[in-house]
Amino acid sequence: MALLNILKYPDERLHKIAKPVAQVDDDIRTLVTDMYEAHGIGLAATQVNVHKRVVVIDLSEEHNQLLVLINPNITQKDGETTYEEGCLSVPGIYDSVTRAERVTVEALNEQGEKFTLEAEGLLAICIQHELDHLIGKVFVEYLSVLKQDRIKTKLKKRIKHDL
Ligand code: GNR
Ligand code: NI
Repeated sequence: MALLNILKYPDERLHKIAKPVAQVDDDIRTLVTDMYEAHGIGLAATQVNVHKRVVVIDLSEEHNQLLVLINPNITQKDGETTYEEGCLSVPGIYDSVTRAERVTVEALNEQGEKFTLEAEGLLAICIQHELDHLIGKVFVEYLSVLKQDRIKTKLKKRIKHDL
């Protein structure tokens, strides 16, 4: 299985807008399988430089409860909740983000079948975090510009050291 490279903020490509998947075929299913190997509780295709509306989520501790969202759209949101978020594309940075407490999402599964999911708690947060990636938005963009600049400086330094 291909090991996918995860784009790191402030990489420009994290701000690209993903296109809807025209057909859920074996190429998409291979992408899903590869993305699922990149642990973390969720991953958007944007993070692996594939600009298609594909998300995988797994909140289970055993890493055996895969949720695939293809062409997902949130059709309802309500309430408000604040959570300390992190992101595989922004390693080592955690900060509070306020989002809807409950969401209804419509999507296609790996078989290309449409389904609707009502989510709350961490799942609702994760769905919103991943769908943001698909429209080129990283969670740090909810923070102050001052914090964003500090995070950019910190991560750029780190990238230099790792080279
Ligand atoms: O691993 C992740 N943890 C996390 C914690 C709080 C809110 C959202 C997330 S998603 C993140 C994985 C990731 O970067 N997905 O895009
Ligand atoms: Ni993320």
